[in-house]
Amino acid sequence: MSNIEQRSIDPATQEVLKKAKEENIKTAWDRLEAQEPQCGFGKLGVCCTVCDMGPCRIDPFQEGAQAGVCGANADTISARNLARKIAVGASAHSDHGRDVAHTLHLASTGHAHDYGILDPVKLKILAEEFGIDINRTNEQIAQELSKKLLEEFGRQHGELVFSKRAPKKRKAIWKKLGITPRGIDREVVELLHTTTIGVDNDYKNIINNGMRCALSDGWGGSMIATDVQDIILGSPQPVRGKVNLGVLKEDCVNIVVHGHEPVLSEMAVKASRDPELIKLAKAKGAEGINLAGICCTANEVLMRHGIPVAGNFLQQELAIITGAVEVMMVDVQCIMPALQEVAACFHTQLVTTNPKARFPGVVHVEFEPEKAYEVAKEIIRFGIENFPNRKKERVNIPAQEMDLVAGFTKETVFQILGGKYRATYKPLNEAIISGRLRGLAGVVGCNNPKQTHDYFHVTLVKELIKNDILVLQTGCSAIACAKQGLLIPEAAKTYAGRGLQEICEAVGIPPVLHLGSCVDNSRILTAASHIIEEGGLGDDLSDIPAAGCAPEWMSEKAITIGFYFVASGVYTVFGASPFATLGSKNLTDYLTRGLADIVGGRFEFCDDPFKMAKLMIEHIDKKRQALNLKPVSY
Ligand code: BF8
Repeated sequence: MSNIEQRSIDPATQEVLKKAKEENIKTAWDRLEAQEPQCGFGKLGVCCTVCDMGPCRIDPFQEGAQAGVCGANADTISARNLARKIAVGASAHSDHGRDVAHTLHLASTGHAHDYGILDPVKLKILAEEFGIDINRTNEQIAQELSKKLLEEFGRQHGELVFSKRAPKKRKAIWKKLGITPRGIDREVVELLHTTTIGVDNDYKNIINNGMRCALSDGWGGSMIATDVQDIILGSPQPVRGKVNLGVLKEDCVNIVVHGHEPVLSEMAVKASRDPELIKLAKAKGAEGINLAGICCTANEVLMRHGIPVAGNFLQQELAIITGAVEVMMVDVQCIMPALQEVAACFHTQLVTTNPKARFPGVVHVEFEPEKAYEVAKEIIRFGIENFPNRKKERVNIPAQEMDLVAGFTKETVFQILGGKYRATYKPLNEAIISGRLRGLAGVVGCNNPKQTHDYFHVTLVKELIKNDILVLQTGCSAIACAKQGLLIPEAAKTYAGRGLQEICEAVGIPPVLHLGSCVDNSRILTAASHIIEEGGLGDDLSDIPAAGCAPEWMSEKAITIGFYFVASGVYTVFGASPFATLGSKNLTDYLTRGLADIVGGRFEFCDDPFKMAKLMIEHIDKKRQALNLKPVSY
């Protein structure tokens, strides 16, 4: 993919890629080229490095070794490799959840004064779910709740409290299969244990245990992260914002937040508005301080404050290559090691903030919830001091920026649909039942330089809304579609089918709803449970005319999300390669067919966005038929 137009459909990305080429700065696309051809055994999932008798690999042409030294065959090896990815993805989301629960604890015990209880209603709802007496002060409730939430990680027996949010029938399926998630840490540890040398050799059993671990993320770690962030940072409300590299400002100190945990970036928002720091920025010759985000941290501060989004995963290097970023402060996850080298080509200071994610030789200002605001101020001050080092002649900020509306949650979407005083899922269910809405789709996940950047997200989502499917988005996928103008109410008129258009116009929502970051995929699970509770669309999540897709996925976290969607009964399409499992026909068959018989959901792998849309629409229509719903009326 040396042709820039093949690398990305986004003009801003193309413009900065041209600059990178002229200045001989390497990006992910160049490094992918240097890697090619990538390892064939790795691609097929049949390379095993579990023990030191290896590395072993299975010959895909069946002319050479068909078993590793220990005797593990392609089914065992590829299932184990996949299960380990599920465990890693779950650990990333869940560790994030743990940190947020810990911050709630510190805030409620008076040790983290910069945070408070910003959504007391949600605090009480959660407290009741955990059987906590709510006739006390918010701090007392939060203290006990945080203790109980932290115990969910170390729980040894029973069921995760949030897993009870699933419909009765779904819980019965999990119980029968023995995959109801118990403790969050326990599921990760147990899955890793079963994949070491000489433990679980049954690929189906490995995958079933993988589903339990993924469920402990979706209905556990991620759900805790989402709900507790709403409590301490405030629940999002629909908010207007701007997206793409054009949000960087030539006359301002540009501070970019990148990563996933919003506890620090939330303080950066506050610090960027601090009069003392603005005064300092002006003294250094800038007009002010401009905060922007990359990846999921961006989604978090966008949802709660309308902070502009500079770009998605593949644009992190490009933000620096504009030459206009004073500081990129990073926390955890999806932060390319290459940033250090790219930043060294400019005046940009990379600042790490989390003890779990450091770069050799890079400035580290450690985040501590106890002095969060001070830390944020220190980093922003550092950026301001760096402003005079910017080389004006090397600055090239693309003009592209687009409006978007974000901040939809399982609560706000339906307040809007049902009216402020009768927040209910009824209008949504009725729209599906009547056929004005064909169904729902969750389109989520990453970018991957193996695929033309943003093309799969945007093409797929346009097809879905054209066919009257309301699309719910998170993560880098939401950013991709936002850049193309799909996340504004006006997009309904241009792109949506007549039924969806009517609904969007009646209630003033875009045809594509931004639900937040990747941990916020848990909002989709709870919203789906409410849909079932409302009635008329079956009695299990797998009955809803809905489908999921991660068209440009690359991260282990996306795999985990895929597994908790499938284990929750959702038909889920993944773009590009089938998780590197093609070396095992049995495993691929199990993922794409066998799982449907036991959990109602299954995977599909597809590398064409039009075909992805067709598969999802066909599935939605099948579900409509099974519910005896009227055919789509437009
Ligand atoms: O957690 S979508 S590239 S940023 S992994 Fe990463 Fe993928 Fe983006 Fe958010 Ni999610």
